[in-house]
Amino acid sequence: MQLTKTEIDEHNKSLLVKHEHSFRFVASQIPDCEKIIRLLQEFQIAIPSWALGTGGTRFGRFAGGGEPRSLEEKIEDVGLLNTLNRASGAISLHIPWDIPKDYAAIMQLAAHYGLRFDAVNSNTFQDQPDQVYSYKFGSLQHIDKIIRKQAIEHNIGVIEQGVKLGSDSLTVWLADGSCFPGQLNFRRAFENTLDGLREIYTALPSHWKMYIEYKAFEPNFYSMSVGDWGQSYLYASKLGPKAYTLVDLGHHLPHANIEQIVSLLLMEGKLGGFHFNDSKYGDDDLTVGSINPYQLFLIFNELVEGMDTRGMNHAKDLGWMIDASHNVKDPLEDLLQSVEAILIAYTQALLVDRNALVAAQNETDVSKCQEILQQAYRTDVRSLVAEARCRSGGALQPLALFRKLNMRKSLITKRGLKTTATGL
Ligand code: PSV
Ligand code: MN
Repeated sequence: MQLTKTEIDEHNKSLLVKHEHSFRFVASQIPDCEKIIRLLQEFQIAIPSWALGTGGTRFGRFAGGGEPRSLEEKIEDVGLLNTLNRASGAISLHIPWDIPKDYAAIMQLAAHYGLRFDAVNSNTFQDQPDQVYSYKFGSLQHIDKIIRKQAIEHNIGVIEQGVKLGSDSLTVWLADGSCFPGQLNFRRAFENTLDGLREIYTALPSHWKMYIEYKAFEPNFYSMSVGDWGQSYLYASKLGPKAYTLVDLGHHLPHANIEQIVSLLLMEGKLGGFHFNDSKYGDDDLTVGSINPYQLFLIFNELVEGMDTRGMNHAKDLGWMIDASHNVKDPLEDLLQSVEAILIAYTQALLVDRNALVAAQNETDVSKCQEILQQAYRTDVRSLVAEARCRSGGALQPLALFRKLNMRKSLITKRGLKTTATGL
């Protein structure tokens, strides 16, 4: 579905007076407003190919209508998001859910929408119909060498596919672990996993990165072979400079201090990227910022502080991606809300008065430290984010325009009501 420049211009025109009023007010309070707008214009968040359809649970799935039926239609959907918000300029593919049939044609289609291919994701957590050996008892950790070999070869194949798409990173998330005490020798599982990751690492092209994603539980409920950031960090350190830890916000035990994890991984140069989502209990895959936007702000506060300390480029030096898929919302609306929440938290983090915070920390003025952080967090930056988007050619209010133009209805007319996108 295409969205025309005229439609965006008309929408923006109808909101301009109100927008300029709010924007001027917030801009007058911020010393380096233009710099923040530039940073916002550069910041892109990749959309996972599996989040464009309605998710499901083991109890059921309720199709939303008009879901993309092919990789081509998924690219079309991400193109639509990017036309609306100018901040979703990349797509992350999950293999084998989304294997291109014709690489040249897929590359051309993505380029048409101004999209690049972000990290490619391997999948050894499900058995595929044509697969010889089962991953029921794990993949890289498996006691059987032949099953480990199959998983290694799959990952190497995913790298090869990513190379053809111009991607430059591989995300490895392993469902490996155990469901019952005694099932697994932890040390042997670790060593097998490390050996497998080493072989995959060796196959990485020189400019590629490998992201090792951890998860506290699910689908294994007694132990996970990459269960927390410490384990991921251990693998990444042993593998070498191209291996990094990937933080998925939904993969922690309750009350984990994710911002501290982020800070320390950055300090060690081992933070690779993010999977954004929000959660109430576990890996709920809820819309980013829907449950705990303050935590998201605190994470971005550490990101900005840590990246600036290391002289890193905010937009390019870490992998930014959404990873969510749930049962009830329109997936495109959910993704528009998620990107917006990320940009708001990032902007608020950019507003933190760093010098004042350091001074307050040095005086152990705890109340002042809180005041400084919350001064930034409580600033309404929505018009600043909208201004950056509008200057890049996007819509002042992407979600409102998506609804006004009845885009979901058009997608249903074109694709049908009972379509099912590949993914979880
Ligand atoms: C696992 O829960 C995960 O976060 C990994 O990133 C997978 O690739 C993705 O979700 C699958 O939906
Ligand atoms: Mn994830």
